[in-house]
Amino acid sequence: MRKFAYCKVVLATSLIWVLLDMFLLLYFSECNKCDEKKERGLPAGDVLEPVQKPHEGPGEMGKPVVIPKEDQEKMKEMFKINQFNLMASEMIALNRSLPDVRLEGPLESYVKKLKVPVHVIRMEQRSGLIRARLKGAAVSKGQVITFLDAHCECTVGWLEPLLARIKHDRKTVVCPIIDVISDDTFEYMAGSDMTYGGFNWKLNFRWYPVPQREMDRRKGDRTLPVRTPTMAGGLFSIDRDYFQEIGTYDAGMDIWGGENLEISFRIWQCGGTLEIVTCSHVGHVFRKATPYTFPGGTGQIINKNNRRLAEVWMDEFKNFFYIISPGVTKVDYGDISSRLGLRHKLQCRPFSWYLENIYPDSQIPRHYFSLGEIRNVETNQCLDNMARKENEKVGIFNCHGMGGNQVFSYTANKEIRTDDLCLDVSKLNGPVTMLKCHHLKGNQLWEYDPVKLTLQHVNSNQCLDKATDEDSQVPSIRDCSGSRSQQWLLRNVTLPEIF
Ligand SMILES: [Mn+2]
Repeated sequence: MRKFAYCKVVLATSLIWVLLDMFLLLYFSECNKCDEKKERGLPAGDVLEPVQKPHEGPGEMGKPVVIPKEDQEKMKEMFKINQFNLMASEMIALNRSLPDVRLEGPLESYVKKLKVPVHVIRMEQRSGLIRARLKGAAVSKGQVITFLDAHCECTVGWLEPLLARIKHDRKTVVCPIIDVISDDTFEYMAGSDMTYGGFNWKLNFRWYPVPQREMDRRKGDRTLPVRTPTMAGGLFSIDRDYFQEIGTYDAGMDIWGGENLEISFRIWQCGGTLEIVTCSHVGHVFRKATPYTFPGGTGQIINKNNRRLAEVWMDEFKNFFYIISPGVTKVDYGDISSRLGLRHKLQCRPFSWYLENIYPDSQIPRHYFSLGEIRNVETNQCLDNMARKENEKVGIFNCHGMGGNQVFSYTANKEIRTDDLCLDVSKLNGPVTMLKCHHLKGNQLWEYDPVKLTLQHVNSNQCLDKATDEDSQVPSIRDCSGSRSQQWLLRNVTLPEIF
């Protein structure tokens, strides 16, 4: 019994201590309510950030505060209150400035050891690649400027073949073959000398096989540079003065996107040459998605840049692009007068010249009957490539009127085409697949009857029809019956034929 009473006393005293602790904790943790704090507090909403700019006052930039002799006694008294120099503490601004005491960046100390002079120049704020490159170019001194992305590795002898081409003709802008560094394992894989740069309907840069005409021009010698319609953008060398002469970059473009096509079109249209030098190899980490955020959204920035690109360089072909990407016409693209002035000053050629002479194998159909949606009369649904790839079935979906994957061209060759893919039927009753356009008619030949509104596949003698019950997301092909489900409306845009 006595033992039990003893336990009760221990428990009771413990409980009192716990309650007392909690009281003290709660009381002192509510310092925002303390009067003293209120007096010394700062106006609400005034967020203090670390300050690095030195301003006047005791202790600024982390300097020591020296108390004058006559105040030493008082200082010692005050010291006892908090066991630190309270007098000095009171003299220092609440948000005094401090020096940046972090270790020096490893990059800077590394480049100091290199045998060639290397300067690291940092942007004070995020500016995007165009303005960053312009800043780098402005401080460079060499006769040739070479731009490389940060995620590149150079191979033996990569630079000499590039420089040799510029020496031969200073208006030649040169790119190496871009080898692939795996984003996953960092394995290094040689890139192909059989692809060159182009662009698709959405004005995205794409690699395409080097066409036969370019092989013929080089008489089959694959060591000779390839004339490329566009550059990927990350890696190239250019004569310093020529870079200035042709107008560097469009500084009205933001962050990323479209600038590589802009400089490509400009080089060709304004009298320069753009080449891939097959003897030069530089590795690059290709990423599957952008790791960056874009102020206002990726779409906004790329649309603005592409709008500037189209307005300045593409002449009447901008309308083709706007049908594919109607969202582009809604963005504010700023002032392009200086770029138009540049084009005028350099007496640059029209975009049609570029398409005919430099990029005749481009994906833009030169002659077509219609460009836009292809709508089924019965179901009111539209053909849609559903962002599917080559060899996959073409889709059908509710019409959205936003261009993109629902834009098809019924070409003068009587193909139904979406970008570089054509609707193709190789056996009776389908399926209707999307294959690379071969321009040889055959299984890609379709006859549109503007009275009956039918799309007849010539080889099979069958008609394009609405989706079936088995698969509601692909159109079918059946014997022509004259039913409404086999009637299609082709959107004839305001420009039935650009040529
Ligand atoms: Mn890159």
